[in-house]
Formats: sequence, C-alpha cells, structure tokens
Amino acid sequence: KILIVATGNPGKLKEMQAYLEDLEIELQLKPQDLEIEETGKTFVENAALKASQVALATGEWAIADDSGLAVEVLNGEPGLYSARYAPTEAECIVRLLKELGDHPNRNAEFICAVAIARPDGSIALEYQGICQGTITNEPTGIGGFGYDPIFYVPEVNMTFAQMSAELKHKISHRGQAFQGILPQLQTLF
Ligand code: ITT
Repeated sequence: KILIVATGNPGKLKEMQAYLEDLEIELQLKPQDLEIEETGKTFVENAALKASQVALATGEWAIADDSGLAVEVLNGEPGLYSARYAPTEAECIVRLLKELGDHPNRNAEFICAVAIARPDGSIALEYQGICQGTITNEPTGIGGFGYDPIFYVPEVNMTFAQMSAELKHKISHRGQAFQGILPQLQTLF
C-alpha cells in the first residue's frame, strides 16, 4: 500500500517522513498542484479535510498534519492561521514578537492534529498532540522551521530551534500526535 504525505510545507514533510520511516509503508508526495482550502474551525477538522481530499484525488491512502501556535494573551492567535500570519516564516516571527511586545505572560502551546484517510476519503485515524512552552524575547537557535526559534520549552531549557531533531521529535506537538497514531497505523498497513 502507498501512503501520500499531504503537505506542501518542507519543514513538516521532513518531520513526518522521520516518524514514518521505520514503517514498511511506501510514502509518496502529494501532487504539487493539488491545493486544499483549509475551511475547518479546528486543527482536527483541517487535518481531516486535507487527508480526505488528497486521498480522493489520488485514490490512495493519505496522511495530513494541521498545526499551529496558540499564544495565551493573544487569545490563541495565530492558531489556525499560523501559516498565513505573514508572507514568510521570518516575518511571522517578527509579527508575533511585535504583537506580544514585552507582555510578561508569554505562555503558548503548539498544537498538531494528524489525520489518515482511506482511498475513498473516509477518515481512518485522527489524533491531536500538544506541547506547552513560552515565547522568547528574540529568536534563538537555527534548527527546525517556522516558529521554532521563538518557542521555548522550560523542561529542557531550549527552544525548538536549539533541539536536536530527535529531541524535538520526542517532545513536540507533532511527536505527541505521531506517538498516538503510529501503533494504530501499523495495524492498518
Ligand atoms: P500544509 O497545509 O501543506 O501541510 P502549512 O504550512 O500550510 O502546510 P498548516 O496550515 O498546518 O500547514 O500551518 C502550520 C503552521 O504552523 C506552519 O506553517 C508553521 O508556521 C507553524 N508550525 C507548525 N508546526 C510547527 C513546528 O513544529 N515548528 C514551527 N512552526 C510550526
């Protein structure tokens, strides 16, 4: 069986491939011209929508990830709009730091929903993972992608961008979601 990885985000793709590499599943990339409108009201809804549409369009199993960063004092923003908060990843960080200013409450959480759809578009599995942290005052570290340089995890005293890929995989929102879904995925394939 083939599993289509339904993302156009290179940073996400790399991490998704790493979680799936030990399974004996043939992974394929989603056709580049296949764009899905994210009209859901939750991460789980959007992940399901993306997996479902890519599965239907390709006639194969598909896996999708919908994720984002929710900042407490910004009422959960950028949240579902994390990818569209500014034109580039660097500008997203600049905007978030500006919106937050020197506010003392810097609590935030990263959320990741993963969904797997059957070739007929029906959802076989979905799971959500969360990672709690705080927003730094300035970008720190060079690893990862997106908001990683400003997301600090107190337990390990590092931003996501300072962690090895292995450590991020263990504790991140995506890590939690994949740890939830992998055992069940193995029974499907
Ligand atoms: P696809 O829909 O094609 O998968 P996307 O980038 O549009 O790609 P989302 O709508 O799920 O995906 O947006 C998620 C955004 O949240 C992403 O663009 C990053 O800015 C941010 N994000 C998610 N996970 C992250 C992580 O582990 N580290 C840093 N930023 C992350």
